[in-house]
Amino acid sequence: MEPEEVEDSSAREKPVEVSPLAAGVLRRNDLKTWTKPAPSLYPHQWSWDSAFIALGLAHMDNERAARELETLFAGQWENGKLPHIIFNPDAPPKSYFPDAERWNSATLSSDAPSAPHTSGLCQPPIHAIAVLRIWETARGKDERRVELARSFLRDSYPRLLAWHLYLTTARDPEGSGLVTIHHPWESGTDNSPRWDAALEAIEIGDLPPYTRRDLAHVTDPSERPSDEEYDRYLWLLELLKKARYEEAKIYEVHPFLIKDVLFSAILVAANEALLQIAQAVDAPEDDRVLIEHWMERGRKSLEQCWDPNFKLCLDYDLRAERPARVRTIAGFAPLIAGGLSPERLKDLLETLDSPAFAGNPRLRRPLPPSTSPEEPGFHPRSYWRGPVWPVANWLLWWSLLRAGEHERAEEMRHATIDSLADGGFAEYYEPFTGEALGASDQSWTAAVALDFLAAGSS
Ligand code: 9WN
Repeated sequence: MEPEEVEDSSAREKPVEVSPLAAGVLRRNDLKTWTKPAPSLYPHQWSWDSAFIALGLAHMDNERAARELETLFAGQWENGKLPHIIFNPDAPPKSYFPDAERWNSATLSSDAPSAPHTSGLCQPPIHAIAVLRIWETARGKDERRVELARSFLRDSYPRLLAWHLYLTTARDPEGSGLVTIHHPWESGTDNSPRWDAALEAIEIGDLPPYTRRDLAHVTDPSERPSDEEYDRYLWLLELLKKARYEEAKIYEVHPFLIKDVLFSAILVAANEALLQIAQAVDAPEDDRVLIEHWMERGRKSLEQCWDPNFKLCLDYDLRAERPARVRTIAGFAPLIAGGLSPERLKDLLETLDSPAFAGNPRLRRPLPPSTSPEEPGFHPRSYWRGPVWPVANWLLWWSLLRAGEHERAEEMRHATIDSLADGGFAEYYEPFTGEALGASDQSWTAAVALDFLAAGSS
């Protein structure tokens, strides 16, 4: 499984050949039908990781890329939810916590599959974007490959539609156009200061004892969430279990209900992809009208979350009834959702280029830190509190391209490839030094590298 035609002129001049190294990471983390996000820290299948991984695999082996998502779809809940983790029964004991037993979803919810075991949460819906990429990379290749991709597209479409339907109904009972998350893990940006105020307001009750496993894999604890944060994560999990993962019940009683702008924007972009898939598989006209409606409503609602002072979009805490006033990469949500007015695009680019983000003079490279260095909650080494994440760069790069901002997109692509050539395929990077942090050999970092490089060779 070697990358095909994944070469980039800028990377070619570098002492390090990024493409074969990225392919090597994906190969080493490959468990045949799915890929571990990282060799030891993450021994199970994660939802949005697999979608990014499929994007990268599409350039190496189209069939294997499709298989990655098929494995994930096998864990889909009856109500359409794609779970955030599918547990690997062969993972070494005590390698990750919370484990399948702690989630206990198959026993508690009739919506959960009895096998494979899954978590009770979900993650941002990159999946339709990945499915479309698999189709795009297959087209123009040999007939067998095109046929396989076409049949994958047909099989995936109802899965994706059910998933988006779940998000636009169960996760948006108000019909607002914004997705409600129940846990910071659903955002994919776990310890971002976006969630600090909401988490602080939560009173922890009788929390069953637990042992963190993540710190056995990452040597510097300051790179991971704190113990206080973990207690809150685990307490929220207990509350979701108490509600038996029932959406209506959760809405009634859960203390953490947040309209997540990044998640919502990814859903709009994924709906754009789903619309193309609907066209390719000749889906009923009604479906297409519905998907277009979701896109339009999503974009409108993001506009309502706009903060004119920060020139960014803000999450909204339904319990506290106020926006989370903190500058993080999630604020670029409207750019990811697309369909912007020229004025809004200008505002967002200004913020992106400003010292609050990629224009900060202390940065090693012009890449946006996950949290603005101007925020009090910023920490350059701590996970989503400041480090640069290549997958976040990918999202912004892809969005810049869709917005017609080719020069800026190229700058981001080159700067990300350079950071990987220097630091390897880390989970995240210290923004001022470029030091590799978190897990090494992180699959989605390698996957986006392959997609970046493919874009350079096309
Ligand atoms: C909890 C796997 C996942 C990513 C998330 C990232 C981190 C898990 C953790 O790792 O979250 O889901 O244990 O910290 O925040 O975005 O999907 O790579």
